[in-house]
Amino acid sequence: LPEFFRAGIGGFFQERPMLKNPFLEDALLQGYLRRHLPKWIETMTMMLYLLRLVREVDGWGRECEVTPPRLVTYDPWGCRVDRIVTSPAWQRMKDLSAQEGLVAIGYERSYGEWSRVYQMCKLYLYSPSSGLYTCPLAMTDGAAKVIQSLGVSWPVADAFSRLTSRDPEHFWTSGQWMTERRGGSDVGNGTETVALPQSDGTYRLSGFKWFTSATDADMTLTLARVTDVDGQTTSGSRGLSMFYAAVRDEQGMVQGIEVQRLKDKLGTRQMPTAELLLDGLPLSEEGRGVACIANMLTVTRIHNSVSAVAGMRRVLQLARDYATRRSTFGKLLRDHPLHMQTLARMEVETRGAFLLVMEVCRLIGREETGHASQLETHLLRLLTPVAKLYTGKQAVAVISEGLESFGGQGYIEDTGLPAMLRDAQVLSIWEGTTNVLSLDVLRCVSRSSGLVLQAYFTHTQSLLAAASLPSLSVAVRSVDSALSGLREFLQAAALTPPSFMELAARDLAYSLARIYMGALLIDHASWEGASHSDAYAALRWCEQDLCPVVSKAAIGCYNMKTPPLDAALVYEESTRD
Ligand code: UCC
Repeated sequence: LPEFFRAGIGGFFQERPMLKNPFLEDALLQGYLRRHLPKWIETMTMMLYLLRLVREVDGWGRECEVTPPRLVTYDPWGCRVDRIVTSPAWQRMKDLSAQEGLVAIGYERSYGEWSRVYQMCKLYLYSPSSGLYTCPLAMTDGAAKVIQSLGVSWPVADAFSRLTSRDPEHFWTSGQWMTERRGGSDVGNGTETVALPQSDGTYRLSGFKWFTSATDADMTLTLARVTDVDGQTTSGSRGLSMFYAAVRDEQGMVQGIEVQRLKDKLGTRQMPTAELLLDGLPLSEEGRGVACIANMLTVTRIHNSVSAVAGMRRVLQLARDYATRRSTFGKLLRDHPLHMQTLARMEVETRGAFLLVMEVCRLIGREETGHASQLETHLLRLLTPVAKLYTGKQAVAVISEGLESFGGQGYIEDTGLPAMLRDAQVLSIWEGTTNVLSLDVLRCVSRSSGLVLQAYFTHTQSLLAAASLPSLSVAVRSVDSALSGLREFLQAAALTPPSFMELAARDLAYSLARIYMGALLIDHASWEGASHSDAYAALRWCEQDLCPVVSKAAIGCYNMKTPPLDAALVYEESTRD
């Protein structure tokens, strides 16, 4: 009988891409650790963790995706319960996170100033298998950081010990509930929640949080406006204070909160995101809410960047494995130079992103252990939004390209590949969109009177100065010339009105990212243990326009004639019949 007669499905089955040990498959991660943390290898612990990730945890991640959380609003007898039911795999992710110290490592600081790098490397390996559990971990880490910066005392001393615990029974996660209906970016004007003082010193919060991620958290930090005796509030961000709220009572029932509904999202479906109303205790001084919660934003933005680069690395690992299994036009994909060129470009992006993100982790680790110089503190402030905004965009582009490398299979839901792209799309949105973070870059430049930029120039120059390999000289020249162009641009821009810089903000942030990534790739390739591929990646990175803010300024992109033209273009209506 012919092979496909009736229900016969033929004999060919395409082999699936295999997830291998993500550490052994990552030459750059290994090189980076060998260079900076040669004694890092508590091999056995790390290896057991890695084996667990591949054999067990990756499957849980998939289970979280196909068993999304659901909201039970009433019990069978009609009582309001507002229970969020998550999959057993989501619970296992919580236990694993505690046991592996995925938050705790950052506070135990057993690796000194490298503790953050070590923590983030573990999270980087975990993230693509975590079913988005890295989101509650990001906010948990951010909340611990805020509490530590305010001083660990009542009413949050117990909460701090739980957020940083390795005991699954004791471990808590935290939310970061800022976003309201009037908007997520303009927190100062968009926050309508009011805090009414109670006779026992607590506050009754009354408001509507529109996008609360990981709503199954045990506690949260949130913002509200304290009302005075006449019930009046102060508008703008100076009227905002930060509150701590324990989400559940001793029986595990939600207290002072009504969950309106779970959000129906493009991706991150594994994770409950809700609209809700709540109560709380004040933590910040009155009116210092945004400044206090900014510590949390720094940490969650770093986690966001780690997840972005982790997603890129995972899709590449799968794509390169697939290229050794899939044959087309008579040969394996890996033997098609055009296919390899595409994967190599993805690899270059991923390497640049990895080094930038690890640099930010290194800096925060130094700051938290009291080792950071003024220059490094400035660098950390500048590079945090730069890394978040740039890697968020890179992740979407690289993962999208990665899906294409599987052909039509990359578009098939139960391969697990489409979820990677959907989940990546949020990385450039939450925790500050690309434009909001570009404006944050301008804000930190002006608040520091330019010191953050001075630190940037000094440090980038020092990375280049240490590069001695002749094979890197083209790359060094490119970064050097981009840096000079950027310096001249900024000197000229200082004489322009603020509206000019606002138009240039995104391109400026991209320029800061690309130049710095170039310098880091060169620096890494100059290390004595570096490979030829490290140098090749640096050269390839530096072939692009490293300083788009200069090239775009040269063609008049930021002059004052463009905003009305841009608007006219966007809103052009057809004049034909
Ligand atoms: O909740 C959300 C979903 C959670 C999902 C979590 C996922 C985690 C990652 C997972 C990985 C898988 S999303 C909510 C996200 N919302 C935002 O990110 C807000 C975006 N908007 C901004 O960032 C704005 O720039 C604002 C809200 C910070 C601007 O507010 P203001 O009030 O206009 O800010 P000001 O006046 O410029 O700053 C107020 C104070 C100042 O301190 P002082 O008063 O001492 O000078 C600033 O220096 O806050 C300080 N500040 C900062 N400090 C403001 N921004 C920062 C910063 N980035 N770093 C340090």
